[in-house]
Amino acid sequence: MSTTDPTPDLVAALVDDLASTAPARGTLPPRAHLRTDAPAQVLDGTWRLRTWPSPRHVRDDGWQRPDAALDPDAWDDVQVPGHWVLQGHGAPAYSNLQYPFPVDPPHPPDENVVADHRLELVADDALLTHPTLVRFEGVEGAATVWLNGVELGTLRGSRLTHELPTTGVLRPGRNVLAVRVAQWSAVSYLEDQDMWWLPGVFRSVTLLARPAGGVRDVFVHAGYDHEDGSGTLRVDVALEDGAVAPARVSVPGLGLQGVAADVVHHLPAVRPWSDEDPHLYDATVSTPTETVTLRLGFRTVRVEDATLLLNGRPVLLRGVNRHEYHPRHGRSVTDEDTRAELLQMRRANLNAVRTSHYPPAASFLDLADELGLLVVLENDLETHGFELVGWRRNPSDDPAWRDAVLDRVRRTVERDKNHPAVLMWSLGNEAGTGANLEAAGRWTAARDPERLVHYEGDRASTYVDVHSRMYATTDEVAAIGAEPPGGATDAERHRAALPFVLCEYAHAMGNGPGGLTEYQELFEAHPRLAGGFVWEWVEHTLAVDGPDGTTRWLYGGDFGEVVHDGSFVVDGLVHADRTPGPALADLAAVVAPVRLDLDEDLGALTVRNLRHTRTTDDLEVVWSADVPGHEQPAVLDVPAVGAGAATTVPLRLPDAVRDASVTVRARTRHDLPWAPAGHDVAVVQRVAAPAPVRVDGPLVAPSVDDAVRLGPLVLDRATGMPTALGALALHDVAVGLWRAPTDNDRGVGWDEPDLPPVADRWAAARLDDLRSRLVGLHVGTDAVVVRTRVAPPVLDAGLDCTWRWTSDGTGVALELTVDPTGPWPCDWARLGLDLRLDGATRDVRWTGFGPGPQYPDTGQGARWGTYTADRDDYAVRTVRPQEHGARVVDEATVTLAAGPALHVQGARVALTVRPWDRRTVATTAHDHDLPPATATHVSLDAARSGVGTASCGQGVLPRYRLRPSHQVLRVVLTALP
Ligand code: IPT
Repeated sequence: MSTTDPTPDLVAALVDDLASTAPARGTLPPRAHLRTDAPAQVLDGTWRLRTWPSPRHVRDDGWQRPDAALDPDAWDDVQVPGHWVLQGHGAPAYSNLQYPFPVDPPHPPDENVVADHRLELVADDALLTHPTLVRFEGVEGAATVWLNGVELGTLRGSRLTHELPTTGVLRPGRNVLAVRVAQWSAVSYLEDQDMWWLPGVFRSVTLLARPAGGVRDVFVHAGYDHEDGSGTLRVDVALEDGAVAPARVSVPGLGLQGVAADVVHHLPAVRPWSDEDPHLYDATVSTPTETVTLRLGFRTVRVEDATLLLNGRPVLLRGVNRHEYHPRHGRSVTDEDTRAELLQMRRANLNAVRTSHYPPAASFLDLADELGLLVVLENDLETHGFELVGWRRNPSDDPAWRDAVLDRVRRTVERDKNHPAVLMWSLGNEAGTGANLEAAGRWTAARDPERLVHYEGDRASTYVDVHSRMYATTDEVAAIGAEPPGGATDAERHRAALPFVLCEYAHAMGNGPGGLTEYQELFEAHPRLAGGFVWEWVEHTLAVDGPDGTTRWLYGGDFGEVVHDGSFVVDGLVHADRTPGPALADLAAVVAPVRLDLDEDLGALTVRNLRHTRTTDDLEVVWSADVPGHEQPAVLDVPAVGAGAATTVPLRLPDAVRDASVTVRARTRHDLPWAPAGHDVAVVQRVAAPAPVRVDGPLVAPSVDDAVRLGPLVLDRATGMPTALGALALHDVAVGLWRAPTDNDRGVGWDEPDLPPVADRWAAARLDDLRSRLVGLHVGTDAVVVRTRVAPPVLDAGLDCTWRWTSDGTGVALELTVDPTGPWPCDWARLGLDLRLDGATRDVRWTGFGPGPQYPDTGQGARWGTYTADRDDYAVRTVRPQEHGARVVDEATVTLAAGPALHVQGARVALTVRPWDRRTVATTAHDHDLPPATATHVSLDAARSGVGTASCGQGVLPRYRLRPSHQVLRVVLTALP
């Protein structure tokens, strides 16, 4: 960093500027992001960078001028787009609500890195014959821009496009573009989103020619009339100075050729755009000097009877919140990555995205149009940290910030207004409420009456068109769904007439979210409920190479931040590298737009089509069974089901499969942009009843010497606990009630705000520290019966346990009966049997549900079958270690790396296998901090608690809790050599 001889005038001016609440200076009015034939020059690449520790240190050395003599030692290379803190200069920092500096608006702290970015460029000749501008699509921080030493203006709005005129300053030959970015400024108070602070020029910088008389801006109005299938088209065009002729529109697919732009064209028949059929028409808008290319989607968004309608049909948002994120490049993302991400969403039956909490890269909207994702496009505005100071001086309600708030929403709306994908404009996130937001809402409604205004923070819903909440409990959502129209006041009547969305729900952090099904059932039951957006799509861990060459996934606090929110940034359906977590398959199953129901006796199949418009003629329905000769899917004769309709067809399956597990799938007939033909949209199974859990052969008699022996089983006479099964040594065999707390177990449930997190309740009841006392050991003729009392210290609650062992000489059958005694102060995490085997696991093969894990309120995407997973996949590792990975099995083989295996037979027993004991898991901060795998910890559970979503939202629903209760675990254990 350069630290010598600050220049006082310069410092004073910069300090003032950074504390200004005004919007950007010198920028052109915002407009649409257009694809044009006018010349453009992308300036991305290697730039030069130097940093100052503070605005108080900057020195005038003429660095912005082409002739500057620069100290080579002060400058380094930097990639643009990119964040300097991810390129070796300073460090990223994560905080959620908390501002990592004093709340002293509008002043930023003095500790405030200023990063000078400098690019030498030779302007393309093609540009220089026109007026020109430079466009910045994303610069995080507060920037000042110079070209050839001439100040062009400032940028104020990190994820917002700014254009600055360069005409007359851009010259033939060598030019110098200089961008000075201060990390903190007044702007920071408006940009308090829950995410990493990542300053830098992180989106493209482009020089654009603006031909005289060219197309400056376009606002497409392409409506669809669902009653008669007609469309209307009007394109409002603003021309650059020097226009000699009005703009003309061509839409070859509709036979429109060079028609006047700004009159309404009635089109007798158009194919509408929707998430179910994202049909786009190529179009051009031309003047004699410029042609821009657009893709039009005809569609109409409306609210009637408190119902959200797309093209006249009620639409359900099966959505996710999406931050733009790459684990090594932060918010600098490529179009290829974004496309892959959106295809992944579509494969998971998702149809909607909320761009939390800022406008994404402009190309995201092109992809959303193309792939049919319904978008809630959010403004770059959040002032959440003011909540921690009682919302005092919140910029949302302070006239000094009015222009800045309005400027932000304008930039948001103007850039993306031509995209059919955008259904709603969101004024921002968690910015409290106040006059500036209200003004932003009114401006948006007036500017674009064809879309809806969303803002969750308008609790009275006075300046929005949708009633929105985040993390409302299912009870609240049910009440809202059933709310009758009307009300006592105008405000209440207005609110009751709005559709309801959950702009965030089901916090996908760690093991979970539990309870997706219950939300979806409500969305589907009440027309007023328009669905919601799971929080959130991707985990924001930063990938860093560890000393051993493996990737480490880091979160808040790992970069030395003093103020931070730890692992709260690790909450996504997919990991930072886009590998899906188990919740993605669960969500896909829960939100599937086609529902299959199978009679228990396999007599009939019901197909329900939950789509708004499409029939099911794009899907074929197939069945298969795990019986020889029937494993291959066979097509069922199911007629196409109309949108919103259902049909029941008789199933005439062969007798051979009557008692087997039968799977029915609705899968795509044809290749789609996001999935090949044969992609499952919905699956249903009838799973065969489990076999009885008992050993096969005649029972053998136990014997007693230094130990109690029963077939391959050896029991310690002093404790009554098994110590060996054949060649397998069994360690620490015990009854367990605890699990390594999940992120959700550690949260205060929104349904129980006055109670501590369940993890704390378990800790208070010492579920993690149960002691066993031998009550009796009875060696019978063909069974060994051990009775123990298992209980935590300090308390008088306990468990009466009866362990009944039998064997046929090969396997041993255990019937473990548990009865609680005394008052248990809390619900249990689980009830099962724990044991440890020597040596690491190689893999687990099981017949049961998979491939993902299941807890009582998760695993909706799991299917019955036979699976194999290696040690890590079985354990389901998370960035912050926690309980995970249980599969409900009838049979499993846990094979050790050294060869021998433990075979388990049960009936819907939950099997957890991992290299670490629960205490290690619970007390380790990162996956990479876990010790090497040298043992195999196995749990076989008869009952478990759900996981809920209390890391942010409601806890475990009552029906999924595990009350202290009588439980029986039945398993047959066999050691395999
Ligand atoms: C909500 C935020 O809008 C979102 O950005 C994220 O922080 C999420 O919570 C939790 O991960 S705000 C919260 C107070 C509900």
